[in-house]
Amino acid sequence: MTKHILLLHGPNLNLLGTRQPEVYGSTTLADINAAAEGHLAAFEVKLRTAQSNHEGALVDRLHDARDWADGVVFNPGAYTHTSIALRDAIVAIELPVIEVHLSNVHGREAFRHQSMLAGVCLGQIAGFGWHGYILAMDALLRRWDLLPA
Ligand code: CA2
Repeated sequence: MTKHILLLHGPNLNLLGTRQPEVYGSTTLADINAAAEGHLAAFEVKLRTAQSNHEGALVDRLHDARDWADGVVFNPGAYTHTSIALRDAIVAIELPVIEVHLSNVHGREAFRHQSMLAGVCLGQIAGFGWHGYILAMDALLRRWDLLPA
């Protein structure tokens, strides 16, 4: 049976590739979505992507995913460090969610060391740039036995 993944991007990530390449790389959001799509092409997995700069809209996307997705790969941006609403939404939808960060948040400012979300996610991947999204997809593929353990 075909699996479905939501690749969800949070605030300011629409600016990727245009500013602060020393921190976030030169890859654009469209490049990341295309790389994820390309990676999944070999599997019976369909991808939908979305980005929002608004906390409530991200909550809505997570709620909507409950009706069609089997897993979520999510870079919540700065809301990672603040959002109890997103944490509650992740718990509510009962889907495996993987938190991804382009940068190694644990090596940056202290306020980025804490995630309100990681504890209710399947896991967190940080510091590997755009490749982190591929690693997260692979974690879901392995969970579904579509990749060997
Ligand atoms: O490392 C990550 O992926 C972050 O989620 C990125 C967030 C930051 O607040 C988190 O602590 C870690 C910031 C995204 C900002 O993206 C920009 C991209 C290009 C230019 C400016 C900002």
